[in-house]
Amino acid sequence: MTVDRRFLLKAAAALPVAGLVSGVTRAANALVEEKADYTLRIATGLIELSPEHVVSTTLYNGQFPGPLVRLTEGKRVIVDVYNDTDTPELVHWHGQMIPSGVDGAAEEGTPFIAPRGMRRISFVPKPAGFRFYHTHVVAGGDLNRGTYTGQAGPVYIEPADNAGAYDREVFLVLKEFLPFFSRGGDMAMDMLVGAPLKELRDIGKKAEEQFKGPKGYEVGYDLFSINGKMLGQGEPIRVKEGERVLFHVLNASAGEIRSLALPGHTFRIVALDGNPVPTPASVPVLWLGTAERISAIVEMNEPGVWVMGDLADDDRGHGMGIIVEYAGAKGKPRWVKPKPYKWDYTLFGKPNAAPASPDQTIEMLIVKQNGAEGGFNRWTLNGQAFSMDTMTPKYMLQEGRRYRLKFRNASDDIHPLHLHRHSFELVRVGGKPTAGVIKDAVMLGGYQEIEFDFVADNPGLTLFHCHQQLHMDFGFMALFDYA
Ligand SMILES: [Cu+2]
Repeated sequence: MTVDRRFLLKAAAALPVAGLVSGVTRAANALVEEKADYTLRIATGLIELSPEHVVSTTLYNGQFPGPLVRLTEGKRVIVDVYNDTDTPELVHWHGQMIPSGVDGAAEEGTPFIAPRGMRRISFVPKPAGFRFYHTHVVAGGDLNRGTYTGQAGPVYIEPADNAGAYDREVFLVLKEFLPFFSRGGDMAMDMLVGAPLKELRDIGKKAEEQFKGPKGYEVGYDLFSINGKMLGQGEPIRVKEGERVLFHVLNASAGEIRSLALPGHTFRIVALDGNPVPTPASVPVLWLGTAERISAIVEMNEPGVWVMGDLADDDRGHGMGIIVEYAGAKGKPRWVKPKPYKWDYTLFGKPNAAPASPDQTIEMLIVKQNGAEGGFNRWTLNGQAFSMDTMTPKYMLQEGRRYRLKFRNASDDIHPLHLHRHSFELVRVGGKPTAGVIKDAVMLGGYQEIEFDFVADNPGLTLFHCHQQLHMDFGFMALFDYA
């Protein structure tokens, strides 16, 4: 992965020479315009997932993933974004507590980057940890727009003190390409702990009776990749026995839930969505909803050549994996299917601790209206689909207050819920109380409930939505504002 900063440092070192030629001009220019720390160019380009599969899509700086953006917490950054496409674009800084005007969501009032135009943005990065950036435009029925494209890249915000005991970091960006619509319907997944609630099933059933007819469109993909390469393509991750590798895994999918396993090894999870967890714990399998990140340390103590890949044979078979190769090891990469494993966020919470009590609880009931909008499913929160035309804030927040959001999912889909510009603390997942797990995106199981708290500490319009592009584009959004 290209690290832009290295290039920039080189460029900066070259500056004094140019200064000899025209020191005065340079000083004058510096007053007018500071140099950007990063430049992102949005343009159509090619990505070679394998020699047989070269995909044309929209990319950042002609690559996938976009360049790793390394920032320092609290240190202002300038990013120049050029839009070399014919449609308006937005760059969202996922997981950062920054102002609405630069967060990168039109619903929050962030200006679009005009077609063939550019916008300079500047913000103070926070909090420290693994974040990412991605487009935030509505795709609707256009699979060449939004997060169906290759517009995603990792961000790492350096913390004040680096406590991790590991030998090196590896960033893994999981992403599908060549999307298509089908009426097949998504398979219900049940890898989350907690049981479906009968009451929510009944509400879902009623909605199904009301919205009969063919199933709404779902999105499938032909090709799968890690860091822009299909399994077996590109360089393997080369490791040595005894090494501790810190993996930063990002699910940059437009809507898929991903799993990842490395046979013979376990993942010691140290951070979720870039935030250190109160109780690091070892797990055999990672599960990540769309936009979720996991930072996990793997101790390399099982020499061999391994496939680190998705549990779904079909997805792995079409590229969702990467080879891990020990020094000196030879042979065909091995895959061993792990035992079924239920994902439980509360494993990483504070044991026996209760979260602070909220000042107010807001409940949202999630209902699917099958095929209700031109063949697409429409999603309602408390009976209302978000209107892209009016973009009216539905909830007023008071600064400093602690809000509990309680979601009740009357559909069988898993929803990766995402709140902009704020972090939240999980307080109840799959019927289990918890505290201390801080996230910005979280999976809500089919016919299940989830509760999380956030403190209104970042005034301005704030968007909440399901991170499934197909769901957010068809109603699954709500806007918060500060009173
Ligand atoms: Cu959803």
